[in-house]
Amino acid sequence: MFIQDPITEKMKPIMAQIADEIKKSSKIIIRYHNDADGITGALAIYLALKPKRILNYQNRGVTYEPSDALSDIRNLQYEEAPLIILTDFSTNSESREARQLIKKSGIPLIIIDHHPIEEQIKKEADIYLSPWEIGGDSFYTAGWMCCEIAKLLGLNTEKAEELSKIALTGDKSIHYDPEEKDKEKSIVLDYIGIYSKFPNTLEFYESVLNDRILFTSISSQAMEKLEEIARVADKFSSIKKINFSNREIKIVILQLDKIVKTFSFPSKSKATGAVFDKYNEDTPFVLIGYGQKLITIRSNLQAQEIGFGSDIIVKKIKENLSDLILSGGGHPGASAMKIQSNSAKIIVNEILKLS
Ligand SMILES: [Mn+2]
Repeated sequence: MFIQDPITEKMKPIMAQIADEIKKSSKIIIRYHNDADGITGALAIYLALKPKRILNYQNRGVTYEPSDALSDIRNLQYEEAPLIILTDFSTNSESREARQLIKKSGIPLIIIDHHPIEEQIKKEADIYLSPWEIGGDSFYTAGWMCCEIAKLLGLNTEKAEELSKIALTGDKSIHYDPEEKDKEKSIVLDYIGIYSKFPNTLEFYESVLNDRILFTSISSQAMEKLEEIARVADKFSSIKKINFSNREIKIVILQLDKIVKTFSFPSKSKATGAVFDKYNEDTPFVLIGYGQKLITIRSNLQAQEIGFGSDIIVKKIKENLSDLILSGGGHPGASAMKIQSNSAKIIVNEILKLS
């Protein structure tokens, strides 16, 4: 187990329960978020179960759509012991209708996710594994939890840990200090995740991880795009200094819509991360990226230490401008908010006024 603490102890019985449920089922659908964390989690369970009947679909974004729920019901309707697993997505309020469709169909539903909870979803899933339910946070990533479950299902430890490392790296968990090769793998999976529309995607991910030449070619393409983003970011950034509890904080404000396109690599969130990493400041530093409907925030450790962590910023803004914030959450290093269209400037100004 990569992480060992009281939270993971509380997770163990739930993980065992999930593994049992999986063993009992005759046909499984697994759906996963199309980023490195979601992909590695689904892949671990998939590899553990092979050649058991398992259908896999990747989900663009974090919302489970009613159309997908209906397709899942159709695919499983004549099964003796069907099961649906959703991982690294589907716990936001926009997914409620789809979750309720599954609930009403009577097909067992397992949700494994680490996104901050927007609402109580316990009643809508037969088993819900989330660190937030037991006093943890997003650093216990969905992919890592799935890898632990995959071990219980017989996946060998070496493979499970390789995938775990990619999952924790992809979502910047504090529980693992990544090596270069983990970073490269997570970027490659993120890249393919955004562009793949073909079936049997999990098998393709596994083949790419095992094919040095293919892996390197995709990696170099993805790296070029990340470097390009970091290079042009300056043109679309402004720098502010604010005083907060007697310390100066450097804040960079980045126009995300100018540097990334929707549905292309990198996503707005990964682009924010790439630009943040480029700065590498050792005094309090915060990066705010904004688009039409989204704000992403990264805070370095020095900013977190003086009380200007991303999660606190989001919490305060939600209080001050509740009308403009549709949802938001995250952890001290990285958070995001969904906002009313074209309200970003007002919100950024409000952040600059926080003290
Ligand atoms: Mn994740």
